[in-house]
Amino acid sequence: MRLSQTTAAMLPDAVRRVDYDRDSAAHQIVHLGIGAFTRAHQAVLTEDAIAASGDFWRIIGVSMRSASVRDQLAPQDHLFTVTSKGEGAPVTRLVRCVGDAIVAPEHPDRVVAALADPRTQVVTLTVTEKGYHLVPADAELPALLREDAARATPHTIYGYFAQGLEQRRANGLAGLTILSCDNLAENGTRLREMLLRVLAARDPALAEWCAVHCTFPNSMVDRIVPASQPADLDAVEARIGLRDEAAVFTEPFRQWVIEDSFAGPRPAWDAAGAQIVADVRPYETAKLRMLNGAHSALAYLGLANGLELVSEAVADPEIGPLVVRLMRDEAADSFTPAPEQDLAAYADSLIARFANPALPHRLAQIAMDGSQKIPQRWLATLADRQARGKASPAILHALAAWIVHVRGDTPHVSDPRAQPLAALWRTAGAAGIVAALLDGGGLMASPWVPTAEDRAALDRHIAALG
Ligand code: CS2
Repeated sequence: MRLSQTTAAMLPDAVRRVDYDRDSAAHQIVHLGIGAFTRAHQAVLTEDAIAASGDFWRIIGVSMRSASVRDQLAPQDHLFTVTSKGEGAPVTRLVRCVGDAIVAPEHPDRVVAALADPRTQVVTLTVTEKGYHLVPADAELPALLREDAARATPHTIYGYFAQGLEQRRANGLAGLTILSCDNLAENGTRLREMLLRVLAARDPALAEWCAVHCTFPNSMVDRIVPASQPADLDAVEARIGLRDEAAVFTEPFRQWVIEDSFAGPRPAWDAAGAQIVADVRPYETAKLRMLNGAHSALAYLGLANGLELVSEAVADPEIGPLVVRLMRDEAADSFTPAPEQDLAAYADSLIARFANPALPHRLAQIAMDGSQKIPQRWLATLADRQARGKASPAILHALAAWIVHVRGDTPHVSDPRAQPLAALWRTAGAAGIVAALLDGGGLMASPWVPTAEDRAALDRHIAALG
């Protein structure tokens, strides 16, 4: 039998839940990108905030592309379970605060209406790195964004925001807190810059209104959420007695650090354990460069060695120690932590989380979209250390594995730039690929330009990796 509002009463007592009237009047959060991560992270913290404050916030979930999450959630009245797996028995809880799931390409008008709804106070986003279409401030806006500034049917988050904010302004409503939860450096600041550019191209007065009335807190989110596998769904069904097609599986750990910059009311996320701080940057930098930087290194080096899971790669006698050096000697030595941050302890805790045997996490999942991830995970560390005359040998080794990965021989490369990257390999060959990628004007050009020693190390590793 399927999980739903009616059948939820049959769930065993061991399934934790928060009691509240989910049909009552509520503040609303619109969440763009309602995938597994946000169901295991923000939805859980929102549920706990409701329990702590008695203040009900409904999440209106939006899928930017595919109908699969809506098709999982709608027959279940948008209820789903979250199971955390670490030491001891798995713990399952029911989440009830998601009230709708809209597939944006099917119903763009409903997405705009949700953004323009007077009950909506906060918009959160997990649209992945590529969903932001980031370009430097002096570069031209990408064509899709120029069309979103002009056209009726939105293509990207910016088109939806343009229309939703236009209606809010016309209706004399308050602005929104627009809260990015993606793994990007200064995610809120970058989103603000891009959105204001698109709005300015559409209507300078709208851009001005947005700049004055909306806020864009930077935030750092952290919870490891592997893609759910069919066997996981079967196992949870056997334990709870109901079928949950939208079930998600995660680790016990969760963290959310949010810049204290809200345009209006917000859920009591701090009562649920979120840290609301003046400056997110040291937390965000530590997480991106240490956790995510290590993750990407495990992914490309592990796949190159025929491994499948994060736990296998971190246990490998060569890859494990390399990743510890990447975190401790390079990433942690590339920025100034906040006084309360203990980066050595953080690195130890990350290794323990990666090793979690109860939570199989596929390297191929992390390897996706590398061209969008490595700038903030590795290239920023390389640049900051280079500025202090320091080489970063562990990152260079990992970077070589990524470069070989995107040649595209095997396994399949899932990346918005997979084709240009493979084409570059064909024209530049092994002798020219490093320069073609990383020199000024290269496909992955960044403030970090490899020195002669860096190039020699990259060439050596590329040759060894085949
Ligand atoms: C991972 C992240 O897939 C990836 O690229 O590095 O999803 C990672 O699991 C999360 O950021 C952990 O908070």
